[in-house]
Amino acid sequence: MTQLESRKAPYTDLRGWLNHLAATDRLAVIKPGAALEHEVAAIAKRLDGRQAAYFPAPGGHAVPVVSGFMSRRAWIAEAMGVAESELLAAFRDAAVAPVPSTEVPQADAPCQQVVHRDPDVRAILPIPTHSEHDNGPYITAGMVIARNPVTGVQNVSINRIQVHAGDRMAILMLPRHLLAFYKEAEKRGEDLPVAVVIGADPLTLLASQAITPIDSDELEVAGALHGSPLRVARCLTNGVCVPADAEIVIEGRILHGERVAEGPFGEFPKYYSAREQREVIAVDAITHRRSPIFHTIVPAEMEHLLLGSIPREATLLAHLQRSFPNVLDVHLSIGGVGRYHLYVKLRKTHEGQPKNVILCAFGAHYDIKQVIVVDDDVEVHDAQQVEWAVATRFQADRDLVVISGAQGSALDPSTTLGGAQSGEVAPAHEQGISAKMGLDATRPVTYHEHTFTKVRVPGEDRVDLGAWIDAGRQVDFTAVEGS
Ligand SMILES: Cc1cc2nc3c(=O)[nH]c(=O)nc-3n(C[C@H](O)[C@H](O)[C@H](O)COP(=O)(O)O)c2cc1C
Ligand SMILES: [Mn+2]
Repeated sequence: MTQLESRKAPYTDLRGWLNHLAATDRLAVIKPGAALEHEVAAIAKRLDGRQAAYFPAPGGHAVPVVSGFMSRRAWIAEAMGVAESELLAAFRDAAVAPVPSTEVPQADAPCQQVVHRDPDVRAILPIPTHSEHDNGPYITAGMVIARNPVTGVQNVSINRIQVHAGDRMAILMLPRHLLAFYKEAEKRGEDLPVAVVIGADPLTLLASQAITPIDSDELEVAGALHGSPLRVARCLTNGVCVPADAEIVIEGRILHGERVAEGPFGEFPKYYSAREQREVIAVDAITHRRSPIFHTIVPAEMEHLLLGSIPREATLLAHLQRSFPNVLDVHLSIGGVGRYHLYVKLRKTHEGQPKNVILCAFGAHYDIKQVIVVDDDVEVHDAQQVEWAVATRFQADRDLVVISGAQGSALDPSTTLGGAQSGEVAPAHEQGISAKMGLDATRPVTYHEHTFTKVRVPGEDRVDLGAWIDAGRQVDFTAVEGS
């Protein structure tokens, strides 16, 4: 039996997961009426990583908002039904063994219980404005589903969407699968039919971030994570299939030959991305559950960082292990916004090997800007331990790798200094030129006596403090002899 078959993952809709969080004191119900502009985001941000926030009647709107229900690594492992240490392996197992979805009729699809044709997005949905300089309300947790115009295979990604009018929204598509589909449709002089799905269970959201080849439907990864086929429903105005148990679906088309200004918008590195011309979604219909719940992700907070970082870690670990089976674990640090700084745990067998690992990691994803390789006595999920390894096992003149002028993240403002001064936006193919830095923070393979042995006290991890601490006993230290 594989790891995925042996575990149970009972949460196949958002509501089941929210009930579970509420029952375990991990969901704060906020007083009705928090303002959609900034207030919802401010409250959710203060609770980030501690409790999900549920907002009844935000800004007086009938539809409640929820945020932050996947804001801890341990919660995501719990939703998957595995230990935190098994998270990456379990995600990778699901990504390579997709489970085809099962189509259900509208009558069995909660996400189509209520149908609005010719809808006004702003009237039907409570859309928050998040950060100080954001150019208005944004849908930040919308899974955009589309079909490849050539093969018909579906794709899922989360894309930020600025709501400009009741039936017009701007979408940011970085050069990945959705953009490839759109370019193909536009070349044919056609619009690209899409669905924007809001309010799904944690595993479907996580699956949307799987790094899979084009023409591999991420909803099938969601099925694998659930351990059973995902129930999907066909949209009412186009042929896209959406998770039937989702809360809200916006059906529409990305229009060919049309662009509109979008941004600025506060993004995951905690900086704003500039106002640029983007593609346009025309809205055809909105369907939703009775009494739907709207999910918003506060940009750059834990939910945003973890959704992106966990699937990436799983892919990076698999990538590194193909060349180095002695790579034991990886972590994209939170300080490195879950994208830029990679910590690698290596059971080093040869001098120089960490530098090969560093080079392999740079090639695995252009976002990676800094790699720190540590030994197997260092916990890569603990930034303090990684810093200790750098402090005591690394020498900059010997152990540092610097590569200049490589491709990096366009959202890292230090890569676009020219633009920062002049305000000019470089063409996309010149954005994000970045240096790479690798640190070999490993000790020598062999060393004299205990030069590089980490100090530990025998038995420290086995001590049963509850059994040892004499809780009832008081000591009067003024009466102790010699005081
Ligand atoms: C909260 C959140 C917001 C995101 N916003 C965008 C976005 O605006 N544009 C974009 O291209 N990718 C965005 N992404 C990243 C993509 O969803 C992600 O890279 C996805 O795996 C791409 O799918 P694909 O490989 O099928 O193209 C976002 C991710 C998250 C978690
Ligand atoms: Mn894809």
